[in-house]
Amino acid sequence: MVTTLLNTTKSEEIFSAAQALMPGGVSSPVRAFKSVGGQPIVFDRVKGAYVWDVDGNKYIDYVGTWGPAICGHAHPEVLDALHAALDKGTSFGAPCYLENVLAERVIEAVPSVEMVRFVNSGTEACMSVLRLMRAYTGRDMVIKFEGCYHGHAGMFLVQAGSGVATLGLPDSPGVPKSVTSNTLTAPYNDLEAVKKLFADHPDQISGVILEPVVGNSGFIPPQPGFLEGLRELTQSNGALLVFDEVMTGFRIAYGGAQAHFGVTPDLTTMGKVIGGGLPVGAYGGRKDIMEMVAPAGPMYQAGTLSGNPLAMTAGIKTLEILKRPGTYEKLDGITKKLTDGMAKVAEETGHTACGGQISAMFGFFFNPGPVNNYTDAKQSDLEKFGRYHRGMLEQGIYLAPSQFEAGFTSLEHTEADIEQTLTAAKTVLSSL
Ligand code: HOZ
Repeated sequence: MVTTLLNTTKSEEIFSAAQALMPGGVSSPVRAFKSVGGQPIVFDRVKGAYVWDVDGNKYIDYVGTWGPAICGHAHPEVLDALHAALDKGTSFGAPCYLENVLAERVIEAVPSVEMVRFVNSGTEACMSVLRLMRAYTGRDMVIKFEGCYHGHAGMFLVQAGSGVATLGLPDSPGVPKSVTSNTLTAPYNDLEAVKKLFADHPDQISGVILEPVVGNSGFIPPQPGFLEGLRELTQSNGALLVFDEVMTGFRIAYGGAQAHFGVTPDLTTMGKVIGGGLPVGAYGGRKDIMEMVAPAGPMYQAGTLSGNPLAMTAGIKTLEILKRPGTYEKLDGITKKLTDGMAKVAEETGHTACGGQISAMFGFFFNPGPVNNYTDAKQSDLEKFGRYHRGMLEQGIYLAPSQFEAGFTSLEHTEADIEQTLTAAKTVLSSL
């Protein structure tokens, strides 16, 4: 094992105390390092591509607060905009011009979105969109894919990815069977399985929801023809196609995965990047469907803090930065350098691995590949990933603490950061 000089004494003290205060010592299970061993480091501050822990250790960060930090943490322009917005108050609970501005930017960028409703998280966006799918079609069933994660609402906690996969949990207690009885699942990238579900449940399926590029079972891109096939199948069965772009929205392209792949769903959920680091979510899509949402229509959904001026401000400024020329070329170049380099390092050190990237989203499995779905992802060497994760942490590289999560880069990651990361990976993999 790689020897370390890393001192994490304060992190350990704080996290130990946290155990008695919060379940598992955390506010969200994915942070707990349960599957990689050891204790999580406790953050003190973040800036650009870096995070610092409470013991003063600095790390190159590839988690980016689980996706929002695409411009880099604490971007000065976002902070300036927030400081100015703060003086006008933190929450209005009333219409605010900033909602119009962010809505216009989202509508202009995302091909499927003609109208949008802002909420406070990706979970909220997905649970609301399912209600809308059901309201619009008058059908109760929904198809989701094994290993995809659409937040923690009960009807999606079936074969879910992210923390559910990381912790190896069965479908959650506390979710009555009646809540999940209308949730059908298929393996990702398997059009035949989806066809069969439609054939077995004629006129009962409201639609198909998926991550157009999976990030919640690790990074798994769609096979050529998969998204197009789903578009055709949903249309021919009178059902809706919904892209959960909470992770991919404004990350793999300014217009999200739907712009990248040229497949337009009926509805889209978003979060993470569009809040620029503040709590936000959104769902949007075709006007005739969105007009069913109250008060324009009868489908009820509401929120005290929805569209609050701080989240809108951070989102507007983040999208403004992302829209500048060359942004996505830069993100793609830096991320490709990382994943190409990782493939080379794995080969040189004799480890079987596979991975890939699209723009600023990437993944790396200890698995011969190809990884096309959650079953494939589960064949990865999870024990080795745990040792690799710990080794990288000790070398000053902060990776998502699970083989079943994607990695994220930002505009602030430099060539030097990537080289430092690859040197660290070589040191760690040589020792495993
Ligand atoms: N959706 C994030 C990545 N899987 C994790 C956020 C969380 O559950 O804390």
